[in-house]
Amino acid sequence: MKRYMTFLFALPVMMLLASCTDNITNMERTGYLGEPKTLTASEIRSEALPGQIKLYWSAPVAATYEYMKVSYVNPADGRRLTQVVSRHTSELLISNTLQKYGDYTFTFQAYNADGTAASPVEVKARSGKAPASYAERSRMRVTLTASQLSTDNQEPSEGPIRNLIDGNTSTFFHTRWSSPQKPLPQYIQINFNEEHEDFAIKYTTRDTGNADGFPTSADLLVSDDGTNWTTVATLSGLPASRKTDYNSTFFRPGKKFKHLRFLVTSTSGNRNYFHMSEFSFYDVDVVVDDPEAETTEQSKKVLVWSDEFEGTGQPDPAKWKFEEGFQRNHEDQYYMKEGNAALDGSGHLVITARRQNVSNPNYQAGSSDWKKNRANAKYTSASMQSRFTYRYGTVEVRAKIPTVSGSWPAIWQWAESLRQFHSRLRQFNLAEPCFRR
Ligand SMILES: [Ca+2]
Repeated sequence: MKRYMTFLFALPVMMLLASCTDNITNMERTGYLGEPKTLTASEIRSEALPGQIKLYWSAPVAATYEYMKVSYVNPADGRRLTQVVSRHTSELLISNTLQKYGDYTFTFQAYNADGTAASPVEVKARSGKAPASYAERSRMRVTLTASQLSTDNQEPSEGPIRNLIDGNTSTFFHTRWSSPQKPLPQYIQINFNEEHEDFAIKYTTRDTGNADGFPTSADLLVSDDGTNWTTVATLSGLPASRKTDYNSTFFRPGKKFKHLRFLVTSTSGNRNYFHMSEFSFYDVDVVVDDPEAETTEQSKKVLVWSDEFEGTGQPDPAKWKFEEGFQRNHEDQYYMKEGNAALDGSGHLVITARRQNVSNPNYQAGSSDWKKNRANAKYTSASMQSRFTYRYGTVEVRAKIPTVSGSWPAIWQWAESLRQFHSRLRQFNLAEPCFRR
């Protein structure tokens, strides 16, 4: 029975392997293997879009390359970014670009299916202005008096408009329901004593009575003279149930105003009237983030040193020096000058900790120095320091760290000379998570 089961499990595994191999072979046969030729600069056109650059060209009808690499240096941080497009692609959208940087230089380079490269071609293109973004920092309720409120359709028998600001959700405002009714739209108006700009509103629906006549859509209009009105927003999907709060997002009319209208354009049950129990108006403090502004701290930064760890083999010895042996904190690992730090060919530096026996060349039997009294180390790893030093600036590191028990990966800054600092202040951690055994 056991043998039979083994055979059944083995068969599907072998079939999977066979089909994978066939696929790989087919893909290799379909690629363009002729001499690759990059498009000419005049064949590549561009369009400036808001915060984006569109690059476009005609894909060759008969293949003259298998794929192209398109790369450019991002002026924001000095990093080179690369994208790959197939020979069937005719458009590439570059995002997060800024008009203030002027010309972006794109390098196009064609390749055939076995990776043979053609001569590169450079194309300059500009971005459209990137849009600013807005976020609400806070909102502050504006105190209103009944004399500031008005409406074009008050119900004479009940629901006076002052009920909107009495702080009581059981009292309500009602537009005219008694005969003769007037068709929508109908409005609430606030006449301010002062100017307002960025704002929000809140209201609460009526808590008892008629189950219809809740506003379901409305326009918000502003005016500086009470005569000429501008529509700022159209609200829809408003709450059509009792005693429900509606809190608006914030609105930016782009100009100051002294009058506001909440103009109801539809109601639940298609009634020719509406009602609500409370209405509030808020001034909103809006934070503007304009990436095109020249005054941001980010735009003043200049990249002075970096290592993107491109290529393979050892890290660049002109940029890095390596520690060797036992170094700190009675740690188990012995740092190796070579072998445990390598570039992986995809823009990463890989530091590897190994369970590995190495003999300690500084071993002295019976020494009181922990760096000397161990004959062997059971683990090896790597520790490297940049040769570049600086006094002021911003440091950015992108790293993926292991979280296995017993590991202690760290990225930190040292004082260039220990004499410059008190010994307790010589180290500034960027990351030093300790995963204890
Ligand atoms: Ca009320």
